[in-house]
Amino acid sequence: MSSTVPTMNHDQAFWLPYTANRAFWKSPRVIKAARGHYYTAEDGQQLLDAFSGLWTSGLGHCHPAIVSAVQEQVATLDYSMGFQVTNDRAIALAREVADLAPAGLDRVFFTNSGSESADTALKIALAYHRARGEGQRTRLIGRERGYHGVNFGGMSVGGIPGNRKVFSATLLPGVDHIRHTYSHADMAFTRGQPTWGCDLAEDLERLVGLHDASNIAALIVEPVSGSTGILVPPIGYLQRLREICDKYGILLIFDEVITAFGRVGAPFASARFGVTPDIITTAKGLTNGVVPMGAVIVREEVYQALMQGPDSAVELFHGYTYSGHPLAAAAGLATMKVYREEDSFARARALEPIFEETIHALKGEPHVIDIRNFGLMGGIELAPRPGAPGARGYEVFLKCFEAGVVIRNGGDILQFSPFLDSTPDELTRIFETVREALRAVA
Ligand code: PXG
Ligand code: PLP
Repeated sequence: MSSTVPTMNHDQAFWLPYTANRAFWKSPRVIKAARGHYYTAEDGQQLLDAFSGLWTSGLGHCHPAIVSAVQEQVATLDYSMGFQVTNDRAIALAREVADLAPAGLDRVFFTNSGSESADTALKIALAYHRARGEGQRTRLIGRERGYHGVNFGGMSVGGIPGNRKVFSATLLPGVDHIRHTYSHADMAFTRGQPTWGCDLAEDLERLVGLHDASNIAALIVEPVSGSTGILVPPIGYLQRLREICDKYGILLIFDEVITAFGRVGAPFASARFGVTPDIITTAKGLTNGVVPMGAVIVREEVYQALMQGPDSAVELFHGYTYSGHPLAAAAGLATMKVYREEDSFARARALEPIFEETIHALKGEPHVIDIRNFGLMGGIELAPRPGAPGARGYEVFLKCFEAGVVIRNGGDILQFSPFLDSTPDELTRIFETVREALRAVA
């Protein structure tokens, strides 16, 4: 069937993910190259990337050390069988990731994305309880406004109405959600962690009371919610979740797909907050976004519980064709090396107060009803235009893009994820561009 909408000579076979496709093809935004902190668009326009890819590329685009590692790997070992056989790169990367992870989390299962990491972690939690003779622990608990990707497990424990609505009847059974941690009245314009709201962790006690702990396998939360607009955990909240999980034998999973690898000025948010979960899910920054890859990092006891039966038996019936792909693993190894050599996590931590200052300087601009930040994650929430939720945020995104700065909008919440080595001047340019856009939109 031929298209009836002529556009700028673009073929329209590509169905874009999480995109307003019809509007997109009327005015496509197409990137053809990138270097460092800038994209080059198809028409040659230089764009400052204020989102580090899609939270992926904290070290900047086309980092020479990662590029050459991938080039060398693709000509050395392109792929090797991944079940019952593996490659040297995957073994080396698992060691590095385990060493970087909190003490006790020593086993690494590779995936290809954050969505796959989330579903893998949930399956490991179920298998763990069953292996220990508590097979009735099948309930999974997520949190309202949580995002754990788009596969059936992650979608089910996720708490974003728009992601769930169409698939409502086929969401996993036996899933429940604790309350989210945001309260506009108590937190608006807080810098860093809110002081109000630690008690929201007690909502887990409510679900234990409702379902009985003996039926609950795991709780999965993002230490800082990213996709739903930078919801920063109240002081003491994550510690309290850990205590309640310990009290009832519930596994605690931190989804660190965004927060790992420097985004919050530390190797992991768990390190920054001083709370160690039983399982950590990652993706994105694992390879600086260069080759798709995710990893699930698991507490040694959880792994050992599954090592049962005859030595020759497969212990976990789970895995992806591309788990531990050598090209991705080579990108991951080079990325870990650059994080060390450039001291990226400490640099991000040092930049945080400047980022905080620059983003909060937009308080008082038109439509701005809240500004939130933690690490190098930032959100500016706009009042929705009556009858058209999301339209204002989308228009600000478009205006910034035209002005040469790529931000992201999740509905009416503008989101920022600058590079780990951004300069103060770049941050100023980003937020001055946003200021102009806010003044220009209705
Ligand atoms: N968990 C978390 C916490 C995430 O942030 C995923 C899982 C899924 O990862 P994959 O690789 O399957 O997309 C994510 C992804 C945004 C945005 O605008 C966030 C994500 C992806 C795209 C956009 O905040 N997070
Ligand atoms: N569908 C079919 C028919 C397959 O053979 C496979 C893997 O062999 C899959 C799906 C899963 O693909 P992947 O392992 O890349 O997730």
